Amino acid sequence: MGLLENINSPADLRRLPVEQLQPVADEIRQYILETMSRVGGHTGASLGAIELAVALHYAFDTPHDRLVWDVGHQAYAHKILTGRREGLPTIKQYGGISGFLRRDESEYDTFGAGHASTSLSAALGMAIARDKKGEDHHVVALIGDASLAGGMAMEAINQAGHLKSRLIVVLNDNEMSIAPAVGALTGYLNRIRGAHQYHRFKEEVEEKLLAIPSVGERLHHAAKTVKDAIAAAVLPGALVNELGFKYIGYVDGHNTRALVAALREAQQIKDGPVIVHALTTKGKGHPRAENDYYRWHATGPFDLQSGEAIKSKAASPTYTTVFGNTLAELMGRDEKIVALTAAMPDGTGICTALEQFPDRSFDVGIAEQHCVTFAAGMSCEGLKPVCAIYSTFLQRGFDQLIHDVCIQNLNVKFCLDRGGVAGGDGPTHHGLLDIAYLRGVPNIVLMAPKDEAEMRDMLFTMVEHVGPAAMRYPRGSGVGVPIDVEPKLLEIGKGEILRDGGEIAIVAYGSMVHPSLQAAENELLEENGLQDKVRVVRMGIPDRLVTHGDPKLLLAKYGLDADGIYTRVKESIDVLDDRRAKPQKIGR
Ligand SMILES: Cc1ncc(C[n+]2csc(CCOP(=O)(O)OP(=O)(O)O)c2C)c(N)n1
Repeated sequence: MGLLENINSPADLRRLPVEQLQPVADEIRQYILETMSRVGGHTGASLGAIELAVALHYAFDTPHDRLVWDVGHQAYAHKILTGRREGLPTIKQYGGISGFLRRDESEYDTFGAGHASTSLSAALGMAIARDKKGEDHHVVALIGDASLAGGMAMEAINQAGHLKSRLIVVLNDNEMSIAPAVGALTGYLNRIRGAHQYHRFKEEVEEKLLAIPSVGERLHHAAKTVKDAIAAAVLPGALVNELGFKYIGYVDGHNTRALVAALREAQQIKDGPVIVHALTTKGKGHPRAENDYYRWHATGPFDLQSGEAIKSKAASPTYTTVFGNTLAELMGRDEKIVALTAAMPDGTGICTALEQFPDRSFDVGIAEQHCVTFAAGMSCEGLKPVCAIYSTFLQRGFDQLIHDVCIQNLNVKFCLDRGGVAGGDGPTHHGLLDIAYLRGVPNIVLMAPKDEAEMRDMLFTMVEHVGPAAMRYPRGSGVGVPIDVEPKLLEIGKGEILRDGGEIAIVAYGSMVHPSLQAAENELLEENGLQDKVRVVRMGIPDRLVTHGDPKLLLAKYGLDADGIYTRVKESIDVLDDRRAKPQKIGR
């Protein structure tokens, strides 16, 4: 390191001349690459936003000026510049810094994030509060092209254009979501890029026409009307302007000097919102990442030179893979089944269906609410939609699930990956609420498989059942049980006795079944009779935020591994033994 070791806050950065920003960005890139190669993280997304972070903290007086990041997975350079440089190697690990943004982690994290498309609404709220308080600082929202297409961001744009409050939106446009970005807005942004090429072409033509002796001037004039009509159709930001935003761009998002200039221009706009359109490359700076930015959005540890992933061998297939394969298998047998994902084709395993049945598989983009009601519409017409949405992201579609699907008893299936503790992504990504938020909803059938073989049976049972149904399953590898060739129909609403014993019953749901069985392996449970009282011990995640970290570690912390379950059961037996030894008086 050279410059970076002396930058402990954005104020240090702002003391540098503008020409030193690029060397700072280069050092940050090296540091992120080197650190991520050891610990893994949102490598590609963060490599793409380094110059943006540098230019933003340089051009604005943060934290006095408010900088609001969307999702936060791309904000590693922001963390490095805001006093968390040395914490980077601990990112996403238990006790380390968060992989996203947290207000309680830094005053520079003005708004907590993890889910997409929140930055514009939050920033608009801050801008309005500033105006009401008679203050004068800037409010800047950063958002990716895929997140901009999310419903909430669109709703914020609609209101911002109407309120005409001073707000700066920086669009980090890399043409990518995690997967390639989808949707008409992506087409629009592509046209803006195309329009710039048109402008360059137009300038060249104009120069050439004017250079023709004597007739050049007249030809130029005649061509102007036609050119203006074309220009109006493809003008960069025409739609944005119509919505009440000024448009600056596009600008090379890896050129710190150009970015600072564009941001300073945006600071001059006092009478309404402005959008600065920056073009970036996901994974910028590692040849492997730039060529394969889809896989590099987030990575585990990798070899720094070759970019090759360093993988620990998975003992058994993941729930995601078993789900994806089983769904594709069922789609092969029943052409009414359609597969849906909201921007997570790989994360949910829907990629297999997208590949094998492209006509019956849809990536709707970061639009969980739309996904649910889109599925509801399909089911009205006799299709059998299966929505694969992470437990945490289905929270976005909760009202749609109630109002559009369950009240109408429509035949929509929900497959919730990452049910339970999600790991390093932390509180915004744990799937800890779905049991609570789904069990009160009328008509829906809920399921949670104890292992990957049962997951196949449950998926088959769900698609055969007529009416809404949801299945939740954990992140990561299955238990390693053999998988039957043919999935079986299960009886809905019926539990299973997996082990007979004495007077202790361990009742477990889904992924807690196997650790409970392991805990019950100990002879102690049979040895202790509980004649005089039944005591119910509930084990689960407590009603508080669960931090980030390795899921095994987090489950152990809350006593939800085999050892923890064993200990709690043993403790409760000891208490009962004590009570039996000294009978308690009831009443006075
Ligand atoms: C509501 C919600 N759905 C899905 C995700 C998962 N997710 C995290 S980042 C991401 C892609 C974001 O793309 P973009 O905004 O263009 O930013 P980029 O990663 O390209 O910088 C997605 C889909 C999420 N964080 N929140």
